[in-house]
Amino acid sequence: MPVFTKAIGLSVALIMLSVGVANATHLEDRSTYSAPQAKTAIRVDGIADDAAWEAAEWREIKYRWLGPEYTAEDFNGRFKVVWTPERIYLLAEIEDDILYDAHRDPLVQYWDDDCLEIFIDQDYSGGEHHFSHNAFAYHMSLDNRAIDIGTDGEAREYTDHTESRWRQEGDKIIWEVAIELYDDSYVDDSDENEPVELSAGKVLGLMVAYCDNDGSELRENFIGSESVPTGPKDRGYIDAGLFGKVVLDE
Ligand SMILES: [Ca+2]
Ligand SMILES: [Ca+2]
Ligand SMILES: [Ca+2]
Ligand SMILES: [Ca+2]
Repeated sequence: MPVFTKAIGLSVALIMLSVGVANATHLEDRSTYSAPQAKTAIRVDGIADDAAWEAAEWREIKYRWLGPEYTAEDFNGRFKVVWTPERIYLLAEIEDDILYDAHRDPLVQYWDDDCLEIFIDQDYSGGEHHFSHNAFAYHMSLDNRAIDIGTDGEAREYTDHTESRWRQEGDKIIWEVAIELYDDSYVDDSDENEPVELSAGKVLGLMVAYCDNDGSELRENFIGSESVPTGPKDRGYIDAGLFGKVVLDE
């Protein structure tokens, strides 16, 4: 074989290897979302009339991870994202025919009550985050608390990372959440944790889902914003490799 052909063959193999390694952190076909910077302030009040929302695109919450087929009255949802140097802001528009909060203790079976689940991996590293803060899976409850699993394996509140308000408007829930992002050096119960400062060009991992229960013992549906073609579809609380890519735009 001529030397140049070998060289081409080797570089093709190296390119394939590097593509393989790059993909290994995430499932294939993750979505990409360009989040505009908010040029004007957003009031987190469950009213989506803030001018900053107008620049952001909607993204559907449409992949059925758990439960049977459902109607548009049963669940329909979408969200958009903007950012400031201090926080990201998420606006979700949810249709859900019955709002259900059976477990009044926010730390008990929080995923079996209606909740908006926001998965964030601030450096888009992917990887496992079950009992670490490589990523967070904030379960936003109907009483505006944020619950995830701590490094001790126990459910705990991270409500102080967030500001959350929702309101009903016609047949929709308008839900606004502001979230500070923390990196994997975050220590539970420490006063020293500092949120990451955000700037244009930064890439985050993000995925949004809704746990819909309309009166059953366990949640009836779990619907998310990313496809999960292989493996357990509900493993976003463990595996940040499912998350989509958000690019912070100017
Ligand atoms: Ca608002
Ligand atoms: Ca429903
Ligand atoms: Ca990470
Ligand atoms: Ca419901």
